[in-house]
Amino acid sequence: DDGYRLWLKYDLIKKQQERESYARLTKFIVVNSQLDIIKTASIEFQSGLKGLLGKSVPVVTSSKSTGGIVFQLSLNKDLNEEGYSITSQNGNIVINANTEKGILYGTFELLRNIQTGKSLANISIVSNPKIQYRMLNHWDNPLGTIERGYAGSSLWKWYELPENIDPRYKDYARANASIGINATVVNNVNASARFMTKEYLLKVKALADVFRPYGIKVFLSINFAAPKILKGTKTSDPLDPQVRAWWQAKTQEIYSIIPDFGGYLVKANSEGEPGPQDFGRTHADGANMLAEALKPYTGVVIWRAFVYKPSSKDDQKGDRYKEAYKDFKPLDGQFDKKVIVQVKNGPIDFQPREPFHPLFGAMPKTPLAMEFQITQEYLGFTTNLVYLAPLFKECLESDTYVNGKGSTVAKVIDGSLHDYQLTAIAGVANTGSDRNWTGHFMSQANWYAFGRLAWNHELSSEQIADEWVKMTLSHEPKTVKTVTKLLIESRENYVNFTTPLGLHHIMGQGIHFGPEPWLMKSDRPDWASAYYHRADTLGIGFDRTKNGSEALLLYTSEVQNQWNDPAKTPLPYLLWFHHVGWKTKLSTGNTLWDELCTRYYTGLASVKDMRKQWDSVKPNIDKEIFEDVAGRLAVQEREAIWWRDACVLYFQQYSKMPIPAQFPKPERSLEEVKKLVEIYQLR
Ligand code: BDP
Repeated sequence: DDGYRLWLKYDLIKKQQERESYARLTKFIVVNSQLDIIKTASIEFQSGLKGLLGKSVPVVTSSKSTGGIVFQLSLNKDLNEEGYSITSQNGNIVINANTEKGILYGTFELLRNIQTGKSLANISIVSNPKIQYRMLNHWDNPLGTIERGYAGSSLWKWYELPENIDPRYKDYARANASIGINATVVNNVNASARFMTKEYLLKVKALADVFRPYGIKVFLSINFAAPKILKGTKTSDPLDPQVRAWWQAKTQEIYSIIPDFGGYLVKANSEGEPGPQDFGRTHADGANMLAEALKPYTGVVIWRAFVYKPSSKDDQKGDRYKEAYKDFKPLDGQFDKKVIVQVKNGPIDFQPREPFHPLFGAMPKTPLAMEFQITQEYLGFTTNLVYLAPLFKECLESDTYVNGKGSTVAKVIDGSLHDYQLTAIAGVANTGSDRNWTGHFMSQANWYAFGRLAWNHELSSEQIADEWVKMTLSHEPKTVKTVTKLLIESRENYVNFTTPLGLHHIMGQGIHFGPEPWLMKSDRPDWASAYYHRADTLGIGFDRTKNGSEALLLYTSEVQNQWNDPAKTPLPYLLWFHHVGWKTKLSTGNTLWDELCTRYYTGLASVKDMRKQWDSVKPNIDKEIFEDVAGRLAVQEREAIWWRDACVLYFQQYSKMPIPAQFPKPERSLEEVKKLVEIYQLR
């Protein structure tokens, strides 16, 4: 098995009895509509049953008999635009929805029930997506590279489009539809202006045509300076009438080519990208100009809040943590109704663990979207097994307390807290041209989990892992249990051997999968590790309380109370908010130094244990997949040793304390570890 089929394997169910009991309930499919998406659903259902049950199921337009599946498009007040219900009715199983998209999602749900071995007798499911735009963001470049992509090159073959349609585009759309993803941004947020040219719009149209029957809308990232770069205007000032006219004409052109175009995603005035601030305008000015251009159409503007100017040297309280808040919070209420502001889960940048972003809850008048990173930029690239659902859930379940207890981040982004009229969640994709799509086979689970949570953030990490394992690896109970546990624990293990106790951003500048805590200076101060860990002879950690950078003051008092007092701050967040003395006793009974060492050593031990657990399921896993994952786990162990040695030896220079006696000393010197990073960064 090369992993290409993802979780849509549809392999024959092994037990004949089980097959027969499903077959009795799926003798035919009643389909009464010619709509493309309905056709997609019936074809998918037929091919699914053909694989799972080994039989062809006829599609009919009506039937008086029982034991079949009925697609029923009819008004149902309990369902929203994309929701579905699946119920047993008069001897048939009825998938009911208000729209064809609901039927498609219901079909995949029913298939998933069969794939995971659930009984269909008396089935009764009602499901509505909690968020409207459930999107992937591809950071794919026009020449085929992917920014922070680790699974080969881009799926989109721009040079072959629009004439040649790679069959893979359709498989991509199927996989997304199966987990409820309904939008995709096909190009990098660091965007090339060429996507605004007719040549490229025709290529994008070709993709949109493939995705449409799967209920997926295409969006484009734009370069804010496009009108000037493409020589349409002299400036890209959003208040300049010619610039506004350019965007209106361009938007009209786009809709004449792609009538259901989703809209624009914008990275502006961030990491060197152009934006409205270049002209003394605000983010709202920029976003509203685009909203105006989109006014006659259904599209929306998704404006990213990932901005951070380097603070000036004299600013004692300067902290990258506060930058986005500083720029955006004052603009609440100034954005057009068509604008959504997309915020990364944490305030810095997709670290293995971050506190939730302080903007969540702080902008009641502006729809905020969540941006998660599925690609493992800071979580070990493609050689580390890290299941991300627990990371996503941790953020979604964080309580902002803005409207009292229970004001979770999930309720901010699903719109229920502030009554947002638009809601969105985005995941930076981990897909690429590798045959198995995601490089590390187990990273398929992260794509899967993102989609499932985007649909319903109340699902548990365990439930999603259990489904995914059954659909892609094995039904054998011990294997399901072992692999699910492996997945669930993997993220905490990764945090332990890389950035325990609230350390963050100490990875290599050029190698985000490896350690470089000794990086003191960079082109910008807030790109250096020392900026974040602040280790000195007294202790380690970033004081963000009122005595320090004051970033903590951006949260409600309830949140501040959780993190204000170093003695009471939960250990996962400790060094995010406090500079803690090396000898300070922690709740574990250890001194900070001993606890730090313990985490690095037990983190490594846990990787060794992951290898053992994986070995134990070998007999029940496809050989090719088994070997590939086993090989990557071996690399992960090497990398865990690297992180441990680098961090323990480096921080020891400040703590001047011995490594606790129960742990063996690293076999190499700090100088040797530093050399390793140099090798990786050689040109
Ligand atoms: C950082 C990435 C960089 C992205 C940036 C962003 O390192 O490649 O362009 O985020 O989100 O994490 O814009």
